[in-house]
Amino acid sequence: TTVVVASKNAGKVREIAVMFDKLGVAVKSLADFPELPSVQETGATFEENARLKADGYAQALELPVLADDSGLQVDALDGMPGVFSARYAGKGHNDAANNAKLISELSEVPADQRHAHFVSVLALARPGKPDEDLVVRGQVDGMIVGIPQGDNGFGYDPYFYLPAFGKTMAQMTPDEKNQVSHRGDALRKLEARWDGWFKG
Ligand code: ITT
Repeated sequence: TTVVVASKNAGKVREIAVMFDKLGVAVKSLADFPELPSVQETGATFEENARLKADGYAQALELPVLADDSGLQVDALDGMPGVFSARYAGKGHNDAANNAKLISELSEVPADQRHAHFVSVLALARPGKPDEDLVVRGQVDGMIVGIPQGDNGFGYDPYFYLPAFGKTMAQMTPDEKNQVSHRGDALRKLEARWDGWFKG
């Protein structure tokens, strides 16, 4: 069995590959198909975008494809940046610029009112059968801090603080992050339904 993890985000691919390793599933990434045109993320929800990517690439590659659409939702910002998380500071994905924009948008919001969550929606698709996609959603709650801490992970991780653990997502080891993260949560839900989907 081979599944193509259809993501250009190296941080995501790394986290997803760990689970497929455990399942004994071979993983390819978009780096293995450099000629492939990008699927546009025109959806209004994580679910729509995850399915657009999974269905689009499964069709083009004629292989099973897993896509992740994810992002940060901040309560005090009415759920922004949400599906715009990768391009919050403008076109062209730039973590440093996105983080700077997040902190500037929150400058007037007191520390105890900076509740946020990360969401990850995973969609698994087979060529030619878009109505049979397996779609799962994972979430983790935290607070946005003004001073970044930690060097692990990617994206907004240094600013995403988990009160129950007393550290940011970027201060966790890959293993710890996987145990608490939105993506880990979604991957466990996917794992639970994997056999049925693959044989079905
Ligand atoms: P692909 O579409 O190619 O998978 P992308 O990075 O553009 O890559 P998204 O559109 O789903 O993916 O945007 C997700 C963004 O949300 C990502 O770029 C980060 O800024 C943020 N994000 C998602 N998961 C995260 C995590 O575990 N830690 C930190 N930031 C995360």
